[in-house]
Amino acid sequence: MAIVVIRQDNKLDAWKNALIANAPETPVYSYLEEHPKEEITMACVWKQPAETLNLYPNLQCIASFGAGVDFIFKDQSVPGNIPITRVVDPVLASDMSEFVLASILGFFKNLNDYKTDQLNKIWAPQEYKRISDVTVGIMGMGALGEKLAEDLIRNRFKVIGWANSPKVIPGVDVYAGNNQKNKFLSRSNILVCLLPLTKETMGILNNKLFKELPKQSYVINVARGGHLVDEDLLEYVNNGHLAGAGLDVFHQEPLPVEHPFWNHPKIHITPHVASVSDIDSVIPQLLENYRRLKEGLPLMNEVSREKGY
Ligand code: NDP
Ligand code: OXD
Repeated sequence: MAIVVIRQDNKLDAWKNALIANAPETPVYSYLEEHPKEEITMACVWKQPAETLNLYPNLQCIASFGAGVDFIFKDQSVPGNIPITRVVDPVLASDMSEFVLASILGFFKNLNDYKTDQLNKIWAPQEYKRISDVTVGIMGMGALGEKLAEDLIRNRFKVIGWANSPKVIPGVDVYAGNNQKNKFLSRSNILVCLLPLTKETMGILNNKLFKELPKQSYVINVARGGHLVDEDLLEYVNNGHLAGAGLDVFHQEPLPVEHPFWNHPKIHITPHVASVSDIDSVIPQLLENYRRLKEGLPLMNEVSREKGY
């Protein structure tokens, strides 16, 4: 039994070394080095190249290094019968919550506009907005959405949520399913997307949805670029229905230099940094699943292939 680490960014060695440091008795390989393919039982992956996960005849678990697994389902070469796990981690959730809180406050305290004004030496006080003036609607009341709701409530925001299935969360009206979507949208002055990217949610942030939001709403997408129809957002920001958007994720990352989002004064972009898996916090759950594999126990945080999340 052994682990292979597959990721194409500059964090490959850091994750591999941390796995080794925390479990010195476990053979851990980088996919870039010579390694015995038949020994590999667990692959820890982030945006793996195609045709890598099908090289391991005895693979028993594909573990995402992040919360999302959309990149695994998208890869046609991934074997169809192997359990897939993801990260569910309190640090990932609190980091996301802090980021979205900053984005919300930046919007309605007009900090983004004042920065632009500063660059142009413009002194232009805007209408003052308070926390009590806005309702935040969270699309996706899972591990991240629920933590965000908790923190927003602690900061006196009115919070509503939308999920696939009904749920009871103290202080939050949670709407469920497509039948209740428009009711949810009609109350959301600030809409935060924290949905997984699946066949059902692809392109969900489109002009049909924007039309249902109250005038001058703000859209924050910290989930996946594939949720957003870029042209529809531009249309609704440019026609003044939306006040603007905060985007952390994009169809193509890095965002191509010619993309109109870069120079748009009402669209605020960040480079997929809302919440990044913390090595120290995540390594124990990867190794716990490796132990469970060895002992034939059920895995933690396994996703549903049927639902795609
Ligand atoms: P979870 O799986 O815990 O939660 C997903 C939520 O979305 C659930 O409440 C689920 O409903 C709901 N949902 C799924 N499909 C639908 C649908 N068709 N209609 C309505 N609701 C739906 O995910 P996490 O909270 O852990 O993560 C969410 C996403 O955030 C990740 O998939 C990832 O893409 C993104 N992410 C982005 C990061 C960044 O840095 N920008 C960092 C980390 C994650 P139900 O509860 O009923 O199943
Ligand atoms: C994740 C991410 O899914 O970082 O964890 O986007």
